[in-house]
Amino acid sequence: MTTGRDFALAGAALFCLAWCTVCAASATEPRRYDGYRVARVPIATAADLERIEALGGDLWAASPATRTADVLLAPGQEQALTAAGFSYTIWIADVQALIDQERGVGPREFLDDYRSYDEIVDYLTQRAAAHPTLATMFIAGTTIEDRPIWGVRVAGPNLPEAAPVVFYFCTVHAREWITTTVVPYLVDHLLARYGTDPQITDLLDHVAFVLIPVGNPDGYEYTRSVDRLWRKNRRDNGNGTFGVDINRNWAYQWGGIGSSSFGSSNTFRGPFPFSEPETQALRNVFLANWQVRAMLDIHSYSQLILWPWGYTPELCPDEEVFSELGLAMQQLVLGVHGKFYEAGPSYTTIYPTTGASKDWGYGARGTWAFTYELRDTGQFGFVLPASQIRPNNEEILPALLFLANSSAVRATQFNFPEGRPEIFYAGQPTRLAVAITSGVESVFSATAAVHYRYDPGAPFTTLPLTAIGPAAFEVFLPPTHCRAQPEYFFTVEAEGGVRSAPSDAPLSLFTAGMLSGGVIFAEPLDVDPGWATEGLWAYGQPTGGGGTQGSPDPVTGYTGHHVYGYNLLGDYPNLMPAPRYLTSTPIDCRVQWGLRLSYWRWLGVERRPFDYAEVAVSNDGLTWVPLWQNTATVTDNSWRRVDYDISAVADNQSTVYLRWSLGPTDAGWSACGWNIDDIEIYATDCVGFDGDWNGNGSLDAGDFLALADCLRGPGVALGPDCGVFDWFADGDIALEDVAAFQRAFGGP
Ligand code: 0X9
Ligand code: ZN
Repeated sequence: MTTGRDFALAGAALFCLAWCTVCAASATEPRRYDGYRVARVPIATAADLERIEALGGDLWAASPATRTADVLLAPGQEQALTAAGFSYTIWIADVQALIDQERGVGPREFLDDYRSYDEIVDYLTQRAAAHPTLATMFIAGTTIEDRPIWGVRVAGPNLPEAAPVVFYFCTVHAREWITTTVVPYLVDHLLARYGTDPQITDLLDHVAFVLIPVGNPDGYEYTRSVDRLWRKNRRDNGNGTFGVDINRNWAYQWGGIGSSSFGSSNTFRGPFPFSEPETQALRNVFLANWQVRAMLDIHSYSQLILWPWGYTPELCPDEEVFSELGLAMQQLVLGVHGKFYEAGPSYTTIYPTTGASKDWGYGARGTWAFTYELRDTGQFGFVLPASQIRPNNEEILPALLFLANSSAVRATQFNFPEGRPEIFYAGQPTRLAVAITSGVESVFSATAAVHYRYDPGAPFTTLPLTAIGPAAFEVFLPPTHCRAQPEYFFTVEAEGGVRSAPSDAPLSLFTAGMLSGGVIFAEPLDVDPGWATEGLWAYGQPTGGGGTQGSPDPVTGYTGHHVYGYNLLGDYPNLMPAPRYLTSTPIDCRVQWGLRLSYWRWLGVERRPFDYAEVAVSNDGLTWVPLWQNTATVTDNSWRRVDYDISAVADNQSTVYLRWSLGPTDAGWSACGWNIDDIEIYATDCVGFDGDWNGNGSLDAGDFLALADCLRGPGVALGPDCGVFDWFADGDIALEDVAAFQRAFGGP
């Protein structure tokens, strides 16, 4: 595809312009820009940019917001502009004068002047050598003129290989000198502050900076020695023209609008995507660092924060994220020296481009991708005086750090949509729900697991998580006892290695407290549980019958319709010869303590020794311990809740039975008998019996260790679980308490 920019060559030839790229400048004498001016041209649409370029003008900048373009005009070129129907105001009256004044005067700090490529690399190499645990120099590739494309990686010393990476690169366009100063400034800042500034330390402990100070060193050196306003690389295009625009040479939507197929054009896209070693080198940084979460291509000028797309005015799928980040960065920049950076999608905020870096970074790699255009807004343009280097870098620094910090957050994440349980209930499984969302790396969901232990010294047990939805998982940790100390963490394997929550697990772990199991058995009698019945015991709906003495039966359950009752149709009979039993199936009460039984009752029975009613509990189905007997006549005429301590029989037992009985009965007086509903057993305590301090149901060495842990002597605050050992309740745990403990063990 060709665009209006393809006419640049024709335009240049037509107006016989001295500055065009066809004409090679002398290698010894720097090219001069005497008589050159920069005009600000009102434009109607982006198509006007192509018309201006077709006239041979070097487009320096464009602003859809103000509908203007900045154009470098050779002496005499202004008439061509006017003839084409454009008006303009002169913005920079003497380009050569700016070039002459650009460099700093007098001795200056390294970071306060423009430096050669070698000086920049030497500076970074020395800074890296001074901080070998934080900074490493690397070579990303080699230019056409055989210069190494140097980069530096800055990261905390213990940052895992798989940690998120941000990739910032500068000076892809040779003349954008201000951008050569960014990486030295940033690296200096990071290295000087790691270990003292908590924010920088934390940042570098979570994200690595991969930085390329000059992406186009051939072009940059060319601007220093030959042509201050050179933009592209130094490719010999073979047809008398030089240079490919590295920012039109990327492989995403390459070859379309906003790029040129002519070697003479400042936006020459090259013969094919990634044809240039500089573009390849930048791409290779992505390929070598799959963890790149954000890329930032730093240019000048115009004060812009740009995000995808460049190739289409359509908003990219992540517009919401990009604008959130972009506007946040805009505010950060503004806050330092009050400079306003326009922020928006590239196509509509500057102009259409294809084959530019960030469309590839975002479109092909899925990273966050931004382009900055640094100072200024046209007063000096590319020829920004050295006095502005420091304020420029001061004001973009917080945005550079912000983007890195935001990128760290974008790593594979574990979330707890239902919260993490603060307590586990003894004897009951604990459900953990977790959402695992990937950043830009793939996550292998089948490897998601929880690792738990109930005793701080024990090895971890691993359980796989069960997928219950997209990115949603659950797992049930098995029941444990009341003195357990649950600790757990999650892992999942991802493209870049194992991710965990907490992120530094198992150094950090999630913990939970233990509570007694609460209600460990509930029988609402809404469905027939099939318990053993004798005589007239039955499961069903009571009928309101009976009531010879006291009150008749109810007509429904306490909750729901159904109950267990002795004679659902009315009173119990006289002259029952023996007790008739309702006996529950066995109930598992292991690792539960302080157990109580509650149920709702509607009972009518004459007092002993005329008629007999009883509720009893057993832990073997053979030996029964009565909980209640009818020492007085009972005439319930409404449902009432009763509640009994069954701990002596039921605590920590595997087969607990409940039994209700009626009978024998005498010859006179009968009543409605039992109606029973909503039976519950619940735990109220952790420690089952003296000495079983860890509550595992037996006296063993673990109990002694738990006590030893708490043995701190007078004047030291009790540990969280230690109160139980303070036998003498004197606020400290001392040898006298141990002696009591030994007695509990049956010792002296
Ligand atoms: O035209 C460019 O390459 C950039 N402007 S500059 O004046 N520095 O040349 C803008 C590039 C827009 N960004 C991307 N589409 N990546
Ligand atoms: Zn640029």
